[in-house]
Amino acid sequence: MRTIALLSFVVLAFLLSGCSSGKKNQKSPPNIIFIMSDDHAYQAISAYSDHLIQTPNIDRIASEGMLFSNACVTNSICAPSRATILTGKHCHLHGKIDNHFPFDTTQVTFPQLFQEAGYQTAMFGKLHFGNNPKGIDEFKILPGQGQYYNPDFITNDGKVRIEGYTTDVITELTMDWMKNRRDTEKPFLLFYLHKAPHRNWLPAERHYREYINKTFPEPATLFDDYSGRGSAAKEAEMNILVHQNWAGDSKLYPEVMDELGIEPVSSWDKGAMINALKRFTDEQREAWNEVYGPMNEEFKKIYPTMTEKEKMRWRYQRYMQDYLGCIASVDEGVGTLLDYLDEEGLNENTIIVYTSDQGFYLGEHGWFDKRFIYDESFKTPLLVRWPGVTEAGSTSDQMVQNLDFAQTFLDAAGIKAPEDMQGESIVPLLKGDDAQWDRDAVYYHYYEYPSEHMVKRHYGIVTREYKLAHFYYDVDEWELYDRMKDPMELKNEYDNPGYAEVVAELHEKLAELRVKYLDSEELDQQFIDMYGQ
Ligand code: SGN
Ligand code: CA
Repeated sequence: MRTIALLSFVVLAFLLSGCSSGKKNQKSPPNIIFIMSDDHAYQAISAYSDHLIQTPNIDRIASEGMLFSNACVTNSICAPSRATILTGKHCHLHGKIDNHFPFDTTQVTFPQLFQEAGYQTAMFGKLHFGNNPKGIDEFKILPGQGQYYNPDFITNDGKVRIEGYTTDVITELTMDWMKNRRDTEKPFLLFYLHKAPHRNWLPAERHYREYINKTFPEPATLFDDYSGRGSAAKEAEMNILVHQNWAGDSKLYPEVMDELGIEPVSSWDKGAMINALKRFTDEQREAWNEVYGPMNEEFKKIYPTMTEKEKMRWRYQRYMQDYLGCIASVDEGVGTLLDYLDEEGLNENTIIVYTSDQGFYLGEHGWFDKRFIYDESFKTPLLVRWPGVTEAGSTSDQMVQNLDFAQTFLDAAGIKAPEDMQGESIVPLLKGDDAQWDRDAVYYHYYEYPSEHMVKRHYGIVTREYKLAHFYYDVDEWELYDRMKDPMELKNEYDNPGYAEVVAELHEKLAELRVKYLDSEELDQQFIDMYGQ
């Protein structure tokens, strides 16, 4: 009798173990880590191009997963992009058409659906879309743009100020949650959101010296005169020489500006620097002065004889030194997280996404900032690792958008996406299956005008070959770029008779896209009427 009982126990145990390994094969829902930095240009990720900086940790996501070479946004500016990511909708539907318009808080955001489905959800860093996140169990987010040094955070229960360098602090908060507060029995959705490398580009102390001594290659269009394009490019206030703050951006001391007779570029030029340094501790300020003091002294010597071209070159180098210095810390933070996933064996069932809220100009066309439908701001980095699903070292040149993230994550987690989301899941692409992906054009719409940087309102259509954009509000101008022949987008071909057929076809397609995505002239006018109210 005893033998039989023992035997049946062994059989049961065997069956159970068989069952549980069967379960393993079915796989539990994947964890998702969404890493997004602010204004991180793809030109500054070595997986895309290594002419400016090495980002070995971010690159790992691509070498162990997929790199998207044609990922783009629907509206190249911070809060609208974030609201689009969260809702899976174009800006005219979620309401956050620019950094100032209110988000329609009745909209469903995808973390809510994850929370309802039993995921644990957490968010650390810069959210910046005007509201606290919904559907997040635990969050610590920067108020608005946040600060680079000793930042304040809004949390589920009040505000805290944390001493340190923002990028490192955000990494520490994320790691602390991963290591100490996460329920290891549940799948998770984690947002790890960097402020860096947003303006005014303050690197971590440990990177000051290395980056301030570097010289970076200049882009071919640094001295662009904007001929060949319409009034929007000419009137935009994004030129490094003309529109960057001397103190706030190039990090001249206000007294050095006075001594050299340099006029502030904006009303907040000196204030941006003074206010940033006010937040520093004495030690932090000392470390800053040790490196930025000699740079100011050196500039005093060379400034009086500098030509305008030399000033542009100097300002471009200053810009790159600080911008890329900020990215060095982001890359280190990503490395810390990836190493931890390795150590804990969490790799297997975790999707990691690295992206930015939009692209950015690193001196192309003489510019900084973003906003335009032109490539450097329209495109955004996107690297995805999904072990066992996505082939390591693969690339996709499909035109995917930030609009697609919500549906992609829901699809990966097996959660039903609401019918009114407007993107498409890129899970098939991640599986290496392009067969059903039939998108051949994307829609873009930028609204924030008149405003900082003065980039005119425009909407447009982008295909692999062409870009057609309509600038409106105080102008009525169309631009067409031949992306194959003119990748730097220097010549508007709209009035070239040789492109008449292309123009007609794109007009038709653009009208179709406006209908498909429920955008219209009535809405354009409505947003104009509401602007500034
Ligand atoms: C700040 C910056 C701008 C930037 C906007 C929007 N000026 O106002 O250069 O375009 O943010 O950026 S600053 O002198 O205050 O830094 S966004 O990423 O939030 O859209
Ligand atoms: Ca941004």
